[in-house]
Amino acid sequence: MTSPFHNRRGFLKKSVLASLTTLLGTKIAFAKNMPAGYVPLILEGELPAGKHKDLIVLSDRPWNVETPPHLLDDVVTPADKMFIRNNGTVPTDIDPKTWTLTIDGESVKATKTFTLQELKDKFKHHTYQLTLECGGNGRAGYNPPASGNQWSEGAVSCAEWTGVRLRDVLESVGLKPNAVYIGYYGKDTHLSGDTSKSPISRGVPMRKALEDETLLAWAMNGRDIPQMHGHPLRLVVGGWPASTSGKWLNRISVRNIVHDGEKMGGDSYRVPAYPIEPGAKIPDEDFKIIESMPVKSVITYPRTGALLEPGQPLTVRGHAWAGDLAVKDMMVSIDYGATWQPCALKAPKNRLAWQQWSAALRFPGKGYYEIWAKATDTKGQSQPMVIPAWNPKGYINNACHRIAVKIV
Ligand SMILES: Nc1nc2c(c(=O)[nH]1)N[C@H]1C(S)=C(S)[C@@H](COP(=O)(O)O)O[C@H]1N2
Ligand SMILES: [Mo]
Repeated sequence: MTSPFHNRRGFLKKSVLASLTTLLGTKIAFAKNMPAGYVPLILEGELPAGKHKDLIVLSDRPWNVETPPHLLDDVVTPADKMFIRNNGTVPTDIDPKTWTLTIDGESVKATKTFTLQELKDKFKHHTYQLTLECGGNGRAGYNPPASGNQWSEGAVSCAEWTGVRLRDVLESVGLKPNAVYIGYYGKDTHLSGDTSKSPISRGVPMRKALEDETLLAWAMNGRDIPQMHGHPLRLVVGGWPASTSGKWLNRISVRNIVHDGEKMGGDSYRVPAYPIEPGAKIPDEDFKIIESMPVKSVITYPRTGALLEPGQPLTVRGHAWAGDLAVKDMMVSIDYGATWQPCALKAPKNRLAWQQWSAALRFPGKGYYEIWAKATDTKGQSQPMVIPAWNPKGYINNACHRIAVKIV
């Protein structure tokens, strides 16, 4: 892992030393003796500003930060508990007053640029609660292991986003009948520092781009979007891999082909079109782009490892979601799937929002138990008990979430 604190020779950057001096209120004695690559204890495990201290840093360059399941307990994910998945360097010196969004591409009648204020003034505002799950959530479960951040359960969020419909904006610009796909561009920069390269530029087909819930959002949970999550403007596409929700958005291209931006091809966000043997290689044309995310659920209470007393009632709870679909049914098991108990399941706040479930459990006696949770979508598709189809980059692992509890 490379560090944002060190210069190319591995020594602490002057700027880092200066800000540490301010933070500590004193200078760092013997700073010049610090070994190359050394991270002072005061910086260890450092999280970006405003994040809950128990989030897990998978990488700090770029920032990739996971939320442990028990911190996902809120119905609406607050900013401090929202996972971070960056592919490049977060843009700084952003001025919402001068920020613009350009709509261009082969399939617009004419290129048009809006200021943020124009977007706010010209189009109707909408608020939706939208589930954003990273395509790589659950990657840690695959074997042979897939390269990339080893997400466990927590690369998912469901915040409330406010903005205008992408559809309304595209309609005002005017589309040609040959429009196939939209592709986004953000203002973050490539880790290499090469400004001609974009760290990520993905998109969705027109049918998803034109849905009611696909937003150009400037607010999250009623406030400006936090810097890490795309301030001042973000494309928000609920139910699809969160990589389609472009942060720091300043351009959308309406394409007459499937968008060919960074991370649209190869094995990025693509999976084999048919099941393959773990570790097998298949030709490029046999991959398909991940679209709607599969049905999944998470147990947010209790946290794994909880200790209970005999006879103590336990109400487990969590969320469930199913990409473009809704969750129809939620079950839990305390006997390794031999029997299942139905849960109370709430309707989503709106389409593409996760749903809350709960169940009162009774344990037969002392011992070690596992609680397994399984959701079923409106098409009858359930979460697998074991790891689903292996794929080279370890995407869309929707295996049942399991936690351990002890009755002592
Ligand atoms: N501009 C830009 N948008 C981006 C990314 C990025 O690196 N740059 N990462 C994508 C990926 S892979 C995911 S999973 C989500 C993560 O959103 P979050 O960090 O707000 O939780 O943002 C997506 N949008
Ligand atoms: Mo992602």
